[in-house]
Amino acid sequence: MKTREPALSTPNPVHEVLSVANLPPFLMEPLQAAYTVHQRLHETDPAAFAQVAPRIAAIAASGESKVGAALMDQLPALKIISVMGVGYDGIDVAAAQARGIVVTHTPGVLNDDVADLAIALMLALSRQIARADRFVRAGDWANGPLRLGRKVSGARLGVVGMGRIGQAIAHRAAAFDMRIGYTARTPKTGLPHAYWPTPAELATHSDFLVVITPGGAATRKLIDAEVLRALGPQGCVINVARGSVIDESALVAALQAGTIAGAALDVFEDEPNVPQALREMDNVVLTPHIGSATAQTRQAMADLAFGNLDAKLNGRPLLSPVPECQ
Ligand code: 8YV
Repeated sequence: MKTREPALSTPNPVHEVLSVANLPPFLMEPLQAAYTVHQRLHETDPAAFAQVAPRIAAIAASGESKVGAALMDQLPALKIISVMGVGYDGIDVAAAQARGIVVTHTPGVLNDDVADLAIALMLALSRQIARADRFVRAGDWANGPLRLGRKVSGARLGVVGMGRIGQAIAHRAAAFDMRIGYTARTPKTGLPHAYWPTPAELATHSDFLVVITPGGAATRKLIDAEVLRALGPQGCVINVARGSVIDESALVAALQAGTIAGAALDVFEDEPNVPQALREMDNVVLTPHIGSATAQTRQAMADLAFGNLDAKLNGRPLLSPVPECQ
């Protein structure tokens, strides 16, 4: 008797997924509906993980996840690492490529949110929004006014990294009549803004230095003591990129010494640990890596992350591979 062909919707047994992050329910639910998902099994139960490892065809990760060659080597059926995030500096892309594994990310859909947050942090720092809120709540208003803030409109903005999000930040800053300069590996054609070849030169010509360059080895500690000195005692730094891009010890020292005026930081070297020195400073605004953290944008990122993973496992073209895998 002829055996029946499996129905098209029958799940393929090698379509098992390892989640290496605490993914939101709106990504986990579609993944679990389509695949068997092992949540951080490699960390929680290595023996059980060894059993399922040969069947894992995909890794679902976040922008902060770290996936190195050692993990890839345990997953002979691995085809794709799908990152829910634009940054993929924690993924060893060269190791993935060497093993024929594609890496995808979620560019584009978060530009608005990250740019909005960069502007919000710049305003929060210069107009003292967090400090003013604490001042009113503490009942200090009755004792006199809050000290004066710093004007943003018309000031000089330096953008470190003029990619998609950098351009979205510049677009918003133009509405504040800011004078915009930037640094990047090479000048971008068609942009009206002043180009400076190095962060130090840009900092010399900036009141607010916004960092929005990719993380990873190429930009590690790009913003160092020299750049902070160039920014000067009236200058402020805003980081919505990766903590690794700023030398955090040099930043703390510069803030303590008054080498720069203030900092607004959404990202840190060792998240979620934020140096006590920064937490104690009054000229610093701190947020917990919320650049893309709106319901609308996270949903769009989840849809794209699922779409990439599902496309790869079902033989359809990828939606957004990282540049190295295009
Ligand atoms: C998120 C991010 O923190 O996109 C990135 O690179 O850092 C963020 O948007 C995270 O990846 C959400 O999963």
